[in-house]
Amino acid sequence: MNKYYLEKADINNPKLYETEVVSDTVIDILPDETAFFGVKTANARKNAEVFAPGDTFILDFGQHCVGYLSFRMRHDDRYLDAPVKVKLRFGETAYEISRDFASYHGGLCASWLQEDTVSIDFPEIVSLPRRYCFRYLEVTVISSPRPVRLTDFAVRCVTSADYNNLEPLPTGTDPDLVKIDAVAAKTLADCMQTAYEDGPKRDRRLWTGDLRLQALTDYYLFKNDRLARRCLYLFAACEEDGKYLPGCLYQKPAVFFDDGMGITDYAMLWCAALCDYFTYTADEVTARDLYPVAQRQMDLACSLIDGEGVLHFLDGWFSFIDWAPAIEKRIPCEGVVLYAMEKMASLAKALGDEAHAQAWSDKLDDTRKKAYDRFFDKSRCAFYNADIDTPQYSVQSQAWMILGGAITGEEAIAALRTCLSSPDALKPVTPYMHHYVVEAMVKLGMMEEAKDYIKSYWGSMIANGADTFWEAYDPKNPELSPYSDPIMNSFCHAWSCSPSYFIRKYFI
Ligand code: RAM
Repeated sequence: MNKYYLEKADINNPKLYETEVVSDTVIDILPDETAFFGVKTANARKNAEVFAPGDTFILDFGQHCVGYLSFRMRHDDRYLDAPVKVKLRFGETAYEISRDFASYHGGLCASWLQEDTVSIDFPEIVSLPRRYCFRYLEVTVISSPRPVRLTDFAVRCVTSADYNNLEPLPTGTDPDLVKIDAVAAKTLADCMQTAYEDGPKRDRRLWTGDLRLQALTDYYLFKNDRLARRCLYLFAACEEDGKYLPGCLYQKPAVFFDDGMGITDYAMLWCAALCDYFTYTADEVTARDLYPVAQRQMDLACSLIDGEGVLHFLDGWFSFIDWAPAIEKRIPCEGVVLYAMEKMASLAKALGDEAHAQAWSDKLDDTRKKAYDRFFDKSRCAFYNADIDTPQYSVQSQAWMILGGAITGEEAIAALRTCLSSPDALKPVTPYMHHYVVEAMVKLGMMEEAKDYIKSYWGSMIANGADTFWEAYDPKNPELSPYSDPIMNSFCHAWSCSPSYFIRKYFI
């Protein structure tokens, strides 16, 4: 670990702002075939206060909360001769509460499913030490010697987003965009802790790909440059010789990362995030400080593009791109490398590193041309890996090759439109990858289509009940989950917050 970078990360630790959210509103969760997840909330009413063993109720806090739960336990009898045992289940969505956690059949550890059991010996205010992430709370009195009063449910919510910095959208902004922007801002704020977490429910980690979209959006929302700076330094501290930066890192108990977590596209997006940081903050000191790491990352990627313009991978978890099943990653990943290379060439120039600016510009021109010649199939008007890997026609490949500049103008527009409307093309399943489809549209000047795309994809998530944006979403498939069970999905996921970036930069 690089101590200097760690110290820099440390001194940029952000302040956490606290607000209290209380609830004494209970609801029922009922089956509803017309709802996306097959359930709806109903019968909102004031909570009762006295509960006997076996009683259950579901509180609705009215908004997504990330923080620390407390409640008061009292009793009317003279004394309790045994503890009161209460079970708590937390849900970002009503759907999670409607599911029996024991029915979970996914790949990730079930301990991410949010539940807790507390044994209370005396009348007191019970405060849970673990941070939870939820709107709905199911409370069950498992056992108690007598009926008890459970009241004063409150969450001490925490975020490093300063809402005072959030400017309202101008009057006259398209109301659909206003709604989407508000949900996106809430999504980002709830993921802003001592780092940009990917999701406060799970994995609560800093991922490079997520960081890039969070910081980019944050420059337009809460403007917490300090947090962006800290996250960039944290990754720089994890650099190892001859390897890509780890795709994710942990902050506690001390900063660390897993071996073999270098992800080509994510490492490139860390470079892109540094370029964005310099663009939006003009903080040359930090840019110069971190530039050598970005330079080595970019040189590493360049060294892995062979003389025929084909990108190769290091061993390990080589590329992410999207959670679409069975996605072929080489072509989109090469697009990511080109995309970052263009940004790095500009940064090198701005910082006076003429040699690298020139070398990367040359490599960019050369690789773009070779990638087009080798992978673009004119008869299909698509990037298509016919002679390498498993042949696959994907939106991910078209979008990233457009962003990488391997194709431009009308031909690029045709490639993207055709692919988006082709039933046989692989489509993105994460808001993260959908972001880059929108960015490709913006790059090609398809502004109305970009706006409509945001309204239809993120807007339909809201129509389907999202009050923060989800980790994975296919409007036609509620069962979609990277982990084989949607109950494990994160329903406030940072990489989904980027509509605010587009809206505030281009659509107001
Ligand atoms: C998941 C997380 C995270 C993402 C990685 C690749 O575990 O959702 O956001 O960056 O995948």
